[in-house]
Formats: sequence, structure tokens, C-alpha cells
Amino acid sequence: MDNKTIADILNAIADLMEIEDEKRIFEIKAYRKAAFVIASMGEDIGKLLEKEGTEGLMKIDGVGKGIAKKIREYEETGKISKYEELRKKFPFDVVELTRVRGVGPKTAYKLYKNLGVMTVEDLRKAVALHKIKNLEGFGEKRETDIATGLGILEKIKNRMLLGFALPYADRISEMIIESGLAERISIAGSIRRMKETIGDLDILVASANPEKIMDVLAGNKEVKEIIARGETKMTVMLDSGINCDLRFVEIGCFGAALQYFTGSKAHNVKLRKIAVRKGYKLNEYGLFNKKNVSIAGREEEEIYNKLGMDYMEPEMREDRGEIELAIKHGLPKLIEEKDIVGDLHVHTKYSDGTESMENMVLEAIRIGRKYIGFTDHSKSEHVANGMDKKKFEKYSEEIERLGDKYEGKIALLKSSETDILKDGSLDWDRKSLESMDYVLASVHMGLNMTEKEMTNRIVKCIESGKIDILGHPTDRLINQRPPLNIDIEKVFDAAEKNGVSLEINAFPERLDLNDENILLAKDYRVKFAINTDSHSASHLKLMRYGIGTARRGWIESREVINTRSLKDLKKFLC
Ligand code: DGT
Ligand code: CA
Ligand code: CA
Ligand code: ZN
Repeated sequence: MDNKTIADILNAIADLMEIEDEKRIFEIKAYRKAAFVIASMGEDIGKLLEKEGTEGLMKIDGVGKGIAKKIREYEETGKISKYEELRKKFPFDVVELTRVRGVGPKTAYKLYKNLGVMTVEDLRKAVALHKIKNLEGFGEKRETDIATGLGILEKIKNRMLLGFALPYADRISEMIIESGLAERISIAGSIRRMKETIGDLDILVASANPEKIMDVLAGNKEVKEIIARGETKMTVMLDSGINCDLRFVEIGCFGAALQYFTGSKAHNVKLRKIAVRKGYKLNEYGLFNKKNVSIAGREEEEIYNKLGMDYMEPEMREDRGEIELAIKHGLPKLIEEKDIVGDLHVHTKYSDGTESMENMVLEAIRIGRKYIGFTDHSKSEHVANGMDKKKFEKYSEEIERLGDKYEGKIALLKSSETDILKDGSLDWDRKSLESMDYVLASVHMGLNMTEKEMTNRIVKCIESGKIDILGHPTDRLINQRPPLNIDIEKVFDAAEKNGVSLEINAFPERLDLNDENILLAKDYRVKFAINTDSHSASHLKLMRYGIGTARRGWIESREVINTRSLKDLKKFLC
């Protein structure tokens, strides 16, 4: 039982209840909230149940007695009877079908009732035969939208989010380290490069005792299936179908193997060509001269140096010009997580966060932040429980009160994630805006616009002089929603001219701006803010994914506003 499986079932229950009787809104919401919290909490729900029983589960925000019981039922029987009953009534695959963009629970139900669509495969056939456009309330456009959604799903089906995969890689590495059998170990592949989505995990180990390490892994609960086991390589499947490749290498060629298995492929291909030009040979065992004698292999850095270039950080290894810069000794000094001083995008119970303001403050202090900015939603963001003026006053008071209480430990800044309305204006009056330490503005609704309209909307808002940070600039959700239809370079240009910083949102589903956009934005010399967009205390630690993404975009500490001291940040914001 893992968190994701439970969250998926709870969401599916909510979906099916919505079809059955949408008036039971509170119950439906409760299921969705519990699913959201369980999916994003750090702790393993199975372990929590084992340790503390249903009472332990009920300590989770949003999990009441009813849902706790259902989770226990799942642990004991592998099923949740409420879900089974709903499935009998609505037998189509609601979880998979609603993953198709443009298909919600009710649409799925209509497709089932009218066309007998049970699975995504059935939907694909129905689209191919143009059966959808003739359904009442659908039409040509809906049909092509669903076709597009199916295409996106196909492309992303097998790649999981970095934020989901990385904790697995960490746990497997820790398990091997704890065994005391490894001389050296490193994560490699796309995870080490912090790519936003991951095909499989790659871990390298140097050990005198590979067999024993393989036994340790084979006996671990986290491992669901052994796919292959040889002398120097083992492939296993973990929860939710993640595969992990474990490779054993000699300590003397650890650096060469690490370089090879970190990739990317394109980076390695170019590197090998350069080696050949120098009369060398480069492979996972080392760098060899003409006489086939190894001249480097223990450390990655030796290999790069012998090839006449500086060491490149893994996040840069995508053949996007990094090798050329390394030869000229012109590499940027990439930002590191320890450079981050504060976090400027944090939600609380005042809008759609799951935690009290004080708990967020305490966790921020615990992980060493020197300031955080609260950014609960403005009123138009109904789905996220946006604040009206009265609530905003209370919110302001509490920020002040807690600011005093924790003075000297952390500074609290007041902001609001302010909706950028359709006409480019902001969702707060002038007075409220002026009362904030800074304004974070984002697009959340009214996404159905032409490229020109959407670009104008955002540029107009940037040019108003009222905002400091543009939140999650493209509003994409990885594997779920495409980026906004905008001319992004016009946005960068306006941001630079008006001193507006662009957010690099660290939330694993977002990572927005992404690496490619960051590289593009750098040309415009804009400033960035790397924020977690936390909705619970555990989210404050998601910063590492924002840092990874920033590093993939070659960002240095000085380009990021929340690496500054509070004093310097305040100077910059006024
Ligand atoms: P992924 O798993 O799709 O997210 O991406 P990677 O980069 O982790 O790819 P993966 O797991 O297939 O292989 C790990 C690394 O090993 C890859 O980044 C480069 C290296 N590698 C694997 N196969 C080849 C190959 O055929 N040629 C070269 N040059 N390198 C390879
Ligand atoms: Ca991989
Ligand atoms: Ca692999
Ligand atoms: Zn937002």
C-alpha cells in the first residue's frame, strides 16, 4: 500500500460520487482533500497505519474516521467496499479516462452510457471512428480536444515526475549504505541530472560484495519484483511500477562509469567524439590512450580535465552548449540549495493550504529559512478558497502577530497570490496591494484565449508597475496541462524592463518556468524567484526541485532574489 494508490482510489470515489449525486458536495470535497494531503505528505501511510493504527491516520489533516477506516480496510483486504459498490454501478475505468485532458467524470459517464466506452483504448477507437462529435452536447471541437488529450497521455504515460521518483532513489541508496557493504555509491541517469520527468532510476555501486547487496535489495519490502539479476547488474520494480537499474562497477573506474551512466546520451556522444579527435577512447571503464592504457577513470573530474575541459555539473549535461563553455573555462557557477535564504510563495489555511500559518512558520524556521512570504489566494480564485477583504484583514493581523512572536528567528512578509484577471488587471484594490510587502501575481482562470490575448493580458499586468513576481509563468502542469498559449519572449522582455522577477516554481507538478524557458529568459537578463508554492509544511522542502530546475537552466545565485538577505531583498522590492 503506497500513498499514491490510496490517493488514486479516494479521488476515484470522489469522481464517481460526483456522477451519482453531485449534491453531496461536502463529502465529495472531503475525499478529494484527503487524497491531496495523502498524495503530498512525506510519510508513508502504510507505515503510519502499522505504527499508530487508525488513530494515527486520523491525525492527518483532512482524514476523518470514515476515511481512516476505509484505508485500514484496504490494508486488510486489498479493497475498499464503497469503491467496489460504486464501480459496480459505474464500471468504466474512471481513473484512466479522467487522465485524458478534456475528460472529467461526467464526460466519462456520458461516453460510457452512450458509446459503451470502458477504457482509454475504447475512447481511442471512438475518436478514430468520429463517434464523439455526433453525441449531444459534444460536437467537432470536443472531439478534436479529446484526440489531443489522448495524444498527450500517450506521450507521457511512462515517465514519472522527478518529485515522485527521487525519494525512491534516495531510499534505495540509503538502504545500500546502511548495509555497510558499499565502498562508494551514487545516483546516476536522469535523476542525477534533475530532469523533470524520469524513465527509470539508475544507481551505481562499487562493492567487494555485489551478491550480498543484491540479496539485501531482493529481501526489501520496497521491491515488488526482480526483473533481472546478473553478476554486475540488477533491475527491480518498485511501487507504482518504477524500475531501478543497479550497476556494480570497480572502484578504480567509478568516475568513468558515473560519467557514462549520468548521461545525457547527447552529452556523451559529443564527449566521445572529442576523445576520438584527441586519439583517445572513452567508455564506461575509463579514458584510454592510443596504447589502450587508462589515463583517467576514478573521478569524473579527471576525465573532463584530460579532455581539456572543466568539470560540468550533471544538470548541465544535455549538449546545450555546456561542453563548448567548459573548453573555454566559461561555465557559470550554479546556484545551490544552501544559497536560498527565504521562500516567497507559501499558502496556509487562509486559502487552500492545509496547515495553520503558525505551523508553516515553525517548519520554515526548522529548515533554516530567514524569511517567508505568505501568498494566500485572492477572492476570484474560488476553487482555491480565495480570501475576501474581511478574511484578508484577519490574515494580515495574524502575519503581524506571528511576525512579532518569532522576531529574531524569521521575518514574515505579507503578500497574496493575486489573480491576473482576463483584462490584465489585478484581483485586489489599490489599498490592499499597497499594504503588501510585495505582490505575486498569477494566471489561474480564463485560459481559453488566443496567444495574442493571453500575452497582452500578462504583459499589461507586468507593465502596470503593481507586481513584483510573476507566479508559475506558463501555468503548465506536467503530464496534465499544457503551458499557456503565450509569446513567452514578450513576457520576458516586459519583465526585464519593469523589474518583475519570474518565478521558478519548485512544486513537482509545476517546475515552471522549466529549464528551457529559463535558458531563454537568461538572455533577457531577468531576475528569478525560486519558490515552493507550499500548501503544507512538508512542501517547504520541495525547494530542491526548484533548485534542480534552475541549475538545468544554468542559473547563478546572483540572478535569484530570494538568495538575498532580508535587507537586500526589501531594498530590491521597493
Ligand atoms: P530516463 O531513464 O529515460 O529518464 O533517462 P536516462 O538519461 O536516465 O537514461 P537511461 O536510464 O536509459 O540511461 C542512463 C544513462 O546511461 C544515459 O543518460 C546515458 C547512458 N546510456 C545508456 N544507454 C546508452 C547508449 O546506448 N549510449 C550512450 N552513449 N549512453 C547510454
Ligand atoms: Ca534512467
Ligand atoms: Ca536505466
Ligand atoms: Zn498559483
